[in-house]
Amino acid sequence: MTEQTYIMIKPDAVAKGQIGRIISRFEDAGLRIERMELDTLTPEHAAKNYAEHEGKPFYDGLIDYITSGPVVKMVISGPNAVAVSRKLMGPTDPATAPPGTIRGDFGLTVDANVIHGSDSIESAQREVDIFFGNSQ
Ligand code: IDP
Ligand code: MG
Repeated sequence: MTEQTYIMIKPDAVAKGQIGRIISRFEDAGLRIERMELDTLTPEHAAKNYAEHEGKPFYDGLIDYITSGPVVKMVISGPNAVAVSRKLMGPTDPATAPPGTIRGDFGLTVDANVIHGSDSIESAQREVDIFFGNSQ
């Protein structure tokens, strides 16, 4: 089933010059880039995206990190785009993400973990609306 997902290349990866190689992972898998924009998130946008983590010990650091520089916001589509993207990204912590995954190949620590991707079809719809919709 064709789906849309929200993918964001995080500030550490943009700063390291990894945009092109990361985007290639999605294109190589056959997924399609529908929308793309380089942008620096406001704290309000960041808080909306990470509302589920408010109150956790890493929350303040996460908001500081994700607003620290430009990110690449994308809408990516294709069959099973949500699950396929999560597979390409790998587990949350680059230290344990296997080689061959984006986080395993391009990152080192969980506090700068290269990429965000929606974790469900519902999250994807919500996040596409936050970052590309009318509520922006
Ligand atoms: P996910 O990005 O793989 O879906 P989540 O558990 O939803 O992982 O966490 C959201 C984001 O919060 C992570 O991508 C990472 O940037 C950050 N994060 C999660 N756990 C930690 C932690 O223990 N320390 C620092 N940052 C964390
Ligand atoms: Mg998540």
